[in-house]
Amino acid sequence: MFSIFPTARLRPSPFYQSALAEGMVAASVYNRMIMPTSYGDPEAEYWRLINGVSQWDVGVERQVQLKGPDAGRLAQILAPRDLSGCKVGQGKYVPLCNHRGTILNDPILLKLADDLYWLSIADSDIWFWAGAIAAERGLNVEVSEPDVSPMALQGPKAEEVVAHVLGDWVRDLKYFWFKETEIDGIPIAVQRSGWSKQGGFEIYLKDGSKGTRLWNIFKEAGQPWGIGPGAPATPERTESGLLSVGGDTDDQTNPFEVRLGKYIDLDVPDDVIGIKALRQIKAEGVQRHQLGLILDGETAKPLGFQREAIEVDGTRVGTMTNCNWSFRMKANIGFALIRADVMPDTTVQVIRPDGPVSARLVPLPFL
Ligand code: THG
Repeated sequence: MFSIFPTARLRPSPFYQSALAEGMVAASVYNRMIMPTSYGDPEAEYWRLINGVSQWDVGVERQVQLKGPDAGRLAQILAPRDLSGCKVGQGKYVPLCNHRGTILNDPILLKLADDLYWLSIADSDIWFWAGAIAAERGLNVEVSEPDVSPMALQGPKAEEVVAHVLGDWVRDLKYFWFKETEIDGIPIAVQRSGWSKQGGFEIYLKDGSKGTRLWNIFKEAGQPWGIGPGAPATPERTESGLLSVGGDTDDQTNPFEVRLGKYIDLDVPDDVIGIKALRQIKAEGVQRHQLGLILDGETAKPLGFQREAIEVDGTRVGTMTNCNWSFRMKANIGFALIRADVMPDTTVQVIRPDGPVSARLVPLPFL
C-alpha cells in the first residue's frame, strides 16, 4: 500500500486530520503541502458538487501577506492588473508574471486594509519572489506567510450551509468579496469564491490549531443538505474551463494564450513586472491559444503525469494539458494548448499512451 512519508518539509493543512477521518484515499502535493484529491467515490463527489454541497480541504492555497505602508505599491508592482479601484473587503483574480510576461501564479488578491493584502496563491513560491522584489525596489513592506488556511464549501447548497452557520448577511457577499469574522471564537474570513463554477464560499481559518473544530462546525451544519467531502481536482473544473497554473501552463505561457487577457491592464505603470513584455506580446499576437478537446472513446482515460502531443495530419501542433471523464458530457474532455492558427471544429489526433485518439476542438468552457 502507498502512503505519504511524513517529513517537516511536507506540511499538513489544519484540516488534514479531518480529511483522514472523512476517508481520504488520494492526495497531491501543492505548495509543499498535502492536498486531498479523492475520498474514494469520484462520481458521488462530482454529483454532490453539482447538486448539493461539497467540503474541501484547500489549506494548500497559502497566503502571501504584504503588510506595511508600501503593501499596495508592492501588490501593484507584482500584478499587471489595475488595482487602483480595489476596495477593502474586495478580492480580485490577478495573474502574476515574470519580466518576460510568463505566468508565475494566478492568485486571488484580498485587500484586508490599506496596508494589508493577501495573495491567495496557486502552486509556486511567490513568497520568495515577492520578498525579493520588495527588497530590490526598496519598499517598506513585510512579506510573510501567515497562519491562514482556506476551506471551501462549493455547490448550489453551499450558501444555505454558510448562512446557517454565519448568518444571512453572507448571501449579500458579491463574487470575491469577503468579510473577517469569527465563529465559536475561531477567527476566520469568509469569501464568495472557490475553484468551481457551482457557486460557494471559502472560509479562511486564521488559527491553524482550530482546523478540526472549524471543519466539524460546517460538516454538522451541512447535514440537512447532504454535505460531504470533495476535492478541487474534479472534472467539474475542466467542464467549467478553470485554469490550473503549472498544469495547463508551461515555462513559456503568457496570460493571453490561456484566456486570462481580460485580467491584464496594459496601461498600468511601467514599473509593473512584465508589463512591457505583455504589451509587446499583445501587439505581436499570440503563437498559441487554449481550446477544449472532446475525445472519442466511452471509458474514462484521465491524463497521467505527462502532457500528450496533439497532431494534425501527422504534424505536432500542441499538447493536451489535462483530461478528465465528464459525467455530464459522457466523454473524456481536456484542454489543448495549441498553435493559434488551429481553430475550433478541427479534428485532431491526441497521441495517448495506448495510441492515437481522435478529438474535436471546441471553445472553452465546455459547459
Ligand atoms: N481559492 C483561493 N485561492 C486560490 C484558488 C482558489 N488561488 C489559486 C487558484 N485557486 C486561483 N485560480 C482561480 C481561477 C479562477 C477563479 C478562481 C480561482 C475564478 N474565476 C472566475 C471565472 O473564471 O469565471 C471569475 C473570475 C473573475 O472574473 O474575476 O473564480 O480556488 N482562495
